[in-house]
Amino acid sequence: MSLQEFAVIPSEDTVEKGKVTFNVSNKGPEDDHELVVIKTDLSPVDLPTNPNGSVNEEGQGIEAIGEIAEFPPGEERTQAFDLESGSYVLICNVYDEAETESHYQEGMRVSLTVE
Ligand SMILES: [Cu+2]
Repeated sequence: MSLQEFAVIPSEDTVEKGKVTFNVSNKGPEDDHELVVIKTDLSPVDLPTNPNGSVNEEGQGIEAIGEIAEFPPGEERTQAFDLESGSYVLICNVYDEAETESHYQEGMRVSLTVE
């Protein structure tokens, strides 16, 4: 899957439960991105947010399962997460102070179903 300004693009939108390995590339072109795995029944656009627009990972109705920390354009990261069946949202929750820009609000959010 890939991260870019501004989208999270999964290779598959449904995966099998258990150990799920994410191979993530940051296609930039300019920004560092991260991948946060959130278990939730909320729509990707309806996650609880902080005043600056980023997602409140401690907020109501969501459970942050884990994340691949911010990494630069042109690089890749691989990490596995143990996921049970359910609905998930994958986001980049970077907030760029200099540009007062929330990557989540710009569109870096997508659903994932685990069966
Ligand atoms: Cu981002």
